Amino acid sequence: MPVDFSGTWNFVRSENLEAYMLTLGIDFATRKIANMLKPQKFIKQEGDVFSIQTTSTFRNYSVKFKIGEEFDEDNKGLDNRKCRSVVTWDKDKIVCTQNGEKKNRGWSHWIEGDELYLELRCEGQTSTQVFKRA
Ligand code: YOG
Repeated sequence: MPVDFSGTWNFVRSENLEAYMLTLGIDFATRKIANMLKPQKFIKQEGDVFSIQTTSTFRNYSVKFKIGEEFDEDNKGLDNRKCRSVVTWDKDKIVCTQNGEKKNRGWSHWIEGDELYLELRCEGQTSTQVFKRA
């Protein structure tokens, strides 16, 4: 059975978000707010087509993609940089490469038990977020 990320996921904890945001040049005030957030993720997976909505009391972010198909990503409301992104499978992980101005930028999602992991990467910094199935 292939992994199914579909569902509603509630924030549990994050690590190293501050350092990740610093590499993206997020300003002080925005970082202070972002560090307090407990975002929710709504994931819809239909075969290799995904939509991931991240919502919070401050900002929301949505992305839609098909595995293996490059797409333009605007990161609107995050750092607002444009990327050419692509997501691929690595065993049971989905791995996104965000090609753009920032080197080694991307993220991975995987599931452990009833927890959803998100690893955010940018220029040598890694931040991990953990969510629990609602
Ligand atoms: O999700 O990339 O699920 O796109 C962390 C970025 C905070 C805005 C969220 C809004 C933090 C201010 C990345 C948080 C740094 C700080 C809720 C979401 C940037 C700006 C939206 C993300 C992927 C994988 C799908």
